[in-house]
This record gives sequence, C-alpha cells and structure tokens, in this order.
Amino acid sequence: MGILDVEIVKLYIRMCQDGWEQGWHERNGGNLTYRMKAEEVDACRPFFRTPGEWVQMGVTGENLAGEYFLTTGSGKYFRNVQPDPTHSIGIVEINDKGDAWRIVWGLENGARPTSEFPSHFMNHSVRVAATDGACRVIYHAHPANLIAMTYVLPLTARDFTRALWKSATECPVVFPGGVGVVPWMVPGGADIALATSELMKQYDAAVWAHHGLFCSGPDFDTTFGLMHTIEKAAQIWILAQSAGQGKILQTIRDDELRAIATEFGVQLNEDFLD
Ligand code: 2HA
Ligand code: ZN
Repeated sequence: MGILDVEIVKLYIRMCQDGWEQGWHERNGGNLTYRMKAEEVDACRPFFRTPGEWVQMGVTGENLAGEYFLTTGSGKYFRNVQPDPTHSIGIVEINDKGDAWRIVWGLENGARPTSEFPSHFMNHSVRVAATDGACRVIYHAHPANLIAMTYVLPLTARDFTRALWKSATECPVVFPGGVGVVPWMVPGGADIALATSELMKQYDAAVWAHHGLFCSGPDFDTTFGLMHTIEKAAQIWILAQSAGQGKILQTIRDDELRAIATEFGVQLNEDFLD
C-alpha cells in the first residue's frame, strides 16, 4: 500500500488522464487542484515527507488556512501524470495565515505547484465561501472550440452564456447560472487570479479569452462534467456556425430555455434571457 493506492489520489490521477485524452492539455497546458477532506489527508499523511519551505503566494485566502491541496506541477504535462505521478503532481499544505504553501508530498526533484496556483487558490477561497464549503475542485483546461469562440463573439457573460445554452438542450440544466468571461490577461499572476475570482463569486465557470476555461465543483465528476458540457456545446456552436456560414435557421428560443428550467427545477440567470 502506497499513496498511489489511496482512493482520492487515484481519482485525481484519473481526472488528469481523462483531460489529456480529451485533447485539452497540449504540452504543459492546464492545471487541476483539489482541496482535500480531513480523512483524505489522514490517509495520505503516512507518506508525507519532511515539509519544504513556506513559499508566499502573493494572494491571501484566510478561509483556506491549514488546508491541503492536491495540485499539478508547474511546467508539468497532464500526459505524464498517470505514468509519472511523483514528478507531475503533489500535495501542498497552506499556512495559518492563508498566504503561503509548502510541499508535503510529490513534485519531486524541485518541482513547484502549477503556475496558476494563485488563481486556483483565490477561486477556491471564493467558491468555498459561495458554496458553504462544498466546492473542492478547480480545473483549468485549454479546450479548442471554446477558445475559438472567444475570437468571434463579444467577450461578455451574456453573449457566451446565451450561445452555449442554445447549443445543447442540457446546458441550461448543467450551468443555470451561466458562465463568466475574463478578457485577455497575462496568465499566472495575481491580477488574473483576482479578476477570475471576482467572477467566480457568481459563476462556477469562467472563460479566459484566447486561453481556456476555469471550472469549479464539489467533486471530480461534476467539475469534469462541467468542462466537458461547455466544450461540447462550444463544439456544436462552432460546427453550426461553420456549416451555416454564420446563418442560423433555428435555435432554442428563450421561452423554451425557461420551459427546460421549470421542468428540471433550476433557476436560470434572468439577466441572460430576453
Ligand atoms: O500551465 O495552462 O495557464 C499552463 C497553463 C497556464
Ligand atoms: Zn492555461
């Protein structure tokens, strides 16, 4: 029995492999963090090493003090997570101020948590508050069709949400609150972390223009499913726009979106309906 036999670590690695197989993680693209439950930390603790140095994050999340996160490594490839987990992923502990991490397992040979750790961390902080502690997963990927949409649609939450809701009947049920949109920004720093986390107070997914998508959720299935549903809808949108050369003969009308919401018992964001 090693740490790689612990259920939550196996599920985390499976999600990385699933994302790779979807084609969302060229080279070192994308990153995944998971806020561990106390019993999951206990199951992994026998395999922890002497912790590394505390490293300041440049952002603070007081509600995440003392938490442990599974994280992909900076510059590491999703493709390599399953065959080589100890160099590709790791577990970090957060200090009691909520402004620094230290490595307790994995990320061997001097690797560090994902370059987007500040964004993930701020998003966890905001989503934990917004969901009464339910949110545990933040997932960033580079799905091609959604990125393509950011070149041809206005970069507003309303435009993206309406386009996606109308591209597949399941969409309003899967993300009734809609999606936020972050304009193009330099990745990896505190600015994009703050801009994204501001949107994540309201949305559980945020588009990064010309870059990718951030999704959040309570578990791996829900969060991967959200990424998958949004990208599938984006693919349908791109196919329909391409096939029709921009001309759409019919789509799901706003009153039909409302009918779906009523039938499935979800509350659609009315700001996005006509
Ligand atoms: O890790 O996806 O946004 C590479 C990235 C940065
Ligand atoms: Zn990225």
